[in-house]
Amino acid sequence: MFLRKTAALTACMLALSSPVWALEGHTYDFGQPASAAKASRSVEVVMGDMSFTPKTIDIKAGETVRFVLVNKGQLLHEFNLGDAAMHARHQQQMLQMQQSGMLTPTGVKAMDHGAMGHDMKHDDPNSVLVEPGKTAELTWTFNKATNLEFACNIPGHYQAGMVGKLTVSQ
Ligand SMILES: [Cu+2]
Repeated sequence: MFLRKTAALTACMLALSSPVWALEGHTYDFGQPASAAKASRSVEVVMGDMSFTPKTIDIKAGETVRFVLVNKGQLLHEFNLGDAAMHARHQQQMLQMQQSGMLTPTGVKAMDHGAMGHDMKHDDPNSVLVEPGKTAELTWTFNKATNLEFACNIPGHYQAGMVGKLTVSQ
């Protein structure tokens, strides 16, 4: 357990210092992505400008849930599954994306980092970005009881209230 946590932390620190956010083999101790066909139920989450509806979601350990994310706001928003510490780290990455010009108020631009030859991408499996007026999906299998948050980590949004409680019970 300790070793796994250390490895995950190291991977995230590497991600912070590198233009390539999505490292191969990034795993999550609370579950993994799944195909929509495997889902036992769907939960619709409406994104507004600085809000999620509903604000709390309850799940049973072992469930595979298909989240349907409807952005009714005027801005780009994110739906990201994790704990508070993961969201704090992801907010730093999103800030770098914003500062590089890749993240605009309404969308994401794929950017090539010239000499580095790296494509900066936002494609963490526990996260999806939803443009204004669009709908996106994320399906996840939750494998253990834990307290998580679903959050938008676009700079300033989490602090403005774009975070909800996701409780996985036994
Ligand atoms: Cu947002």
